[in-house]
Amino acid sequence: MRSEPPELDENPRHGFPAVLWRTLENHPPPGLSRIRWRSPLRGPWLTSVFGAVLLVVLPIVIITGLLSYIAYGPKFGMAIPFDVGWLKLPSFDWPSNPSWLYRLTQGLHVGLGLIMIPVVLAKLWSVIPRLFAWPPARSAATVLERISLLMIVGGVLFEIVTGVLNIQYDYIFGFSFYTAHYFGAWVFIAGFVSHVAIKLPTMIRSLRSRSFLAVLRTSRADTVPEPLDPDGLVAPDPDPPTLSRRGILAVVGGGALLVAVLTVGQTVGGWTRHLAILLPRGRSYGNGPNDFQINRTAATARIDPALTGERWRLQLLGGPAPVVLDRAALAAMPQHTVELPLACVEGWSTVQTWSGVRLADLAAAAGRPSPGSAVVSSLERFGAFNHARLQRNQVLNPQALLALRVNGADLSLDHGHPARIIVPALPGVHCTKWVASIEFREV
Ligand SMILES: Nc1nc2c(c(=O)[nH]1)N[C@H]1C(S)=C(S)[C@@H](COP(=O)(O)O)O[C@H]1N2
Ligand SMILES: [Mo]
Repeated sequence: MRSEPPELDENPRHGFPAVLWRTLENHPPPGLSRIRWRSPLRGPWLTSVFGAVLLVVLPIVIITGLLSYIAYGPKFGMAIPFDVGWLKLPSFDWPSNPSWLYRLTQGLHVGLGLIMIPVVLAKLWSVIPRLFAWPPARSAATVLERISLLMIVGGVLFEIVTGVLNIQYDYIFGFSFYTAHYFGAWVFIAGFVSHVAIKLPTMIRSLRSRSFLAVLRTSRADTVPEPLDPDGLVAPDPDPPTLSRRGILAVVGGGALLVAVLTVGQTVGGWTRHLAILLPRGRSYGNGPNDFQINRTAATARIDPALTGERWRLQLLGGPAPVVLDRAALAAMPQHTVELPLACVEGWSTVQTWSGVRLADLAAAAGRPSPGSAVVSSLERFGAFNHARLQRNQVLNPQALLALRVNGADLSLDHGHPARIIVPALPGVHCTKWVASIEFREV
């Protein structure tokens, strides 16, 4: 800590604020005044480089995250959390074209979110003296700045922790992951927007303060601290450098690259999928044509195999009278083959070749050829994902199938035998497995 506050002019001189400020300044928390931040690399330029990267990438993570909420179908009450009050997003029908839309948006959300972790940590490291500044605020404006800082730091760490835990484990939270991640996101967004508004001029000025190329050409021996700054990022009595600026950029960039290598396989597939160790369900399971990742096995979903054999029937509801089909009757209907991705909210996706009956044909068979929506229900008795409501465009898309086969073989029990939903651009969670009934609705 400096003993002399750098911006004396901001200090309130009169009345209660002055007394409060002086009291705070004279009573730092024990130990705080002994902390010395000594890295010679810390400074507005370095912070601004990390900040600029996050300023470009985090909006993509934010927007794709909000799009995922919309893709879940808030108008049908399927998005979680359901009741978000005035944080309600504009709801529109999620397109079913191009088929890779959700694969792209959610792949970017999870992938870029993971890749940015080293940059976020580096950015936090670079501003650590600010987080321990005492007194915490000197004026109403700095109080606001501090609150936005708390929201952005707390928000980003909360989103990282909940997001990472959700793709590592199933349902380990005592609360809903979706609810926590959604509200946490808004805390972060509010902090992010105000932080950018406050700091953008400083960032631009700091980036201009030295040339990036010159930094890349500067060795460790020639690395000198930035000039002292009013925010107190630059150490007044720095240690000699153990790393050059280009060195720290290489460490952070290398960290981000490493996470990228361990992540992209979940989307790109092929042999790279074996590298996707951050996505436990992103690797392959099953046998032969059914050898691709399984989100939840039949055993975990407590599917009784006896109900999926000869006794299985598909019920089509919503027409003048219920229509009941067995698997032979379904197999006798016109079959269509489509190459479509299955794209999970957890970020992994995989493209497979599915065959089965068009949902549009089933709607016609049910006696409601032009439905407003359809409710698909699974044999699965429990769990939030045992049913899904599809929009009209998702039912009527010619590629939307009730799939019986994948890659030329019958679906395995784990992949939803006897029949599952596959619809272009639909979040994987709504591609219901072990389908028992489809109700075509007027609206
Ligand atoms: N009945 C039922 N269908 C389900 C699920 C489920 O838990 N129960 N999981 C969904 C989720 S979250 C995904 S990502 C896909 C995964 O399909 P797969 O296991 O065949 O890869 O199935 C979906 N269909
Ligand atoms: Mo999923």
